[in-house]
Amino acid sequence: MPEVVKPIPSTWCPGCGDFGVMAALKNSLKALSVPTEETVIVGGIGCSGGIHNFLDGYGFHSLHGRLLPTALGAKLANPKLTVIAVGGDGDGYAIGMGHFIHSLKKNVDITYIVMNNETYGLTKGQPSPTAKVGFHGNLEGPFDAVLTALSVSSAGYIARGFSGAPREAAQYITEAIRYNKERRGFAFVEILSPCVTYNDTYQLWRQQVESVEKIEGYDKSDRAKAFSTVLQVKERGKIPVGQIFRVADDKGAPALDKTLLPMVERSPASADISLEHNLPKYQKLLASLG
Ligand SMILES: Cc1ncc(C[n+]2csc(CCOP(=O)(O)OP(=O)(O)O)c2C)c(N)n1
Ligand code: SF4
Ligand SMILES: [Mg+2]
Repeated sequence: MPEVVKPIPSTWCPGCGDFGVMAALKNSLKALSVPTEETVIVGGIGCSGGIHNFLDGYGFHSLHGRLLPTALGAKLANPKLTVIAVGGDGDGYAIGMGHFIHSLKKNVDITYIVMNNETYGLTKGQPSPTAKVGFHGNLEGPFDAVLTALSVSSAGYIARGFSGAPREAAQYITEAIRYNKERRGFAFVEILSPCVTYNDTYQLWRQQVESVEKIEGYDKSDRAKAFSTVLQVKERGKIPVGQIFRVADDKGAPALDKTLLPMVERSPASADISLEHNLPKYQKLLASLG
């Protein structure tokens, strides 16, 4: 029997926003009664990406920016698993940006959580793609992942939370995992998660967050409206949060795992690899080659 590795105590700085995200994720997994042995958490590289070390379940520490292909691979190999990819804004929106867009496009049933602190926390506070102009001399305007996700036509679940409001964050994550379980595709949840050591934005973000769901007439199944509302809220100097988009139940692109797996005999993880099962097929193949 392989040794069961128990979670280690967190190595995050006291007060780090990532604690709120971890609490939210734990509560979501508990609320949905996801068995530990069916939970896979794939972490990116960064303070945030270490989360799988602090939680029960299977954990995989991926390469910088490469957590999504790893997580998609795990889900396609064994669709029974609940797969959550968790990383930072640097990991996901800089080196990992191509995988982010293509994961929205591939639409596999996993949840991707990005802990956005607008900095590279682990490497001591350099500007990340979401950093504001002027942060440590940053000259580039910040990038908004929610707007990017909205622009990919197959993206069906998009939410943004704040680690200072962990109950709401847990609700968005729970809905995201439930969306995966309904086999509807990829779910993206960004959580604003302040880095108290290099970019302490707690007070500022507490004043700036604004739930789009509380805006009169907001319809989260209307992609165009979601896009324009996010822009309008930002123009007012606020940060749009909430369940920003959820494609209507009768619409949406098919999840890749749902489309792909019926084409193969069984999912790779549950395939019969015994000699008895495979030898006749192998012999037939050899015979066909003359
Ligand atoms: C290929 C590669 N390039 C650069 C690094 C250095 N590096 C480690 S973590 C990191 C950025 C982490 O920032 P983010 O993803 O926002 O995570 P945070 O620490 O803020 O949670 C970088 C650039 C690396 N580990 N590997
Ligand atoms: S450096 Fe920042 S992101 Fe990293 S653990 Fe400390 S507070 Fe959190
Ligand atoms: Mg970061």
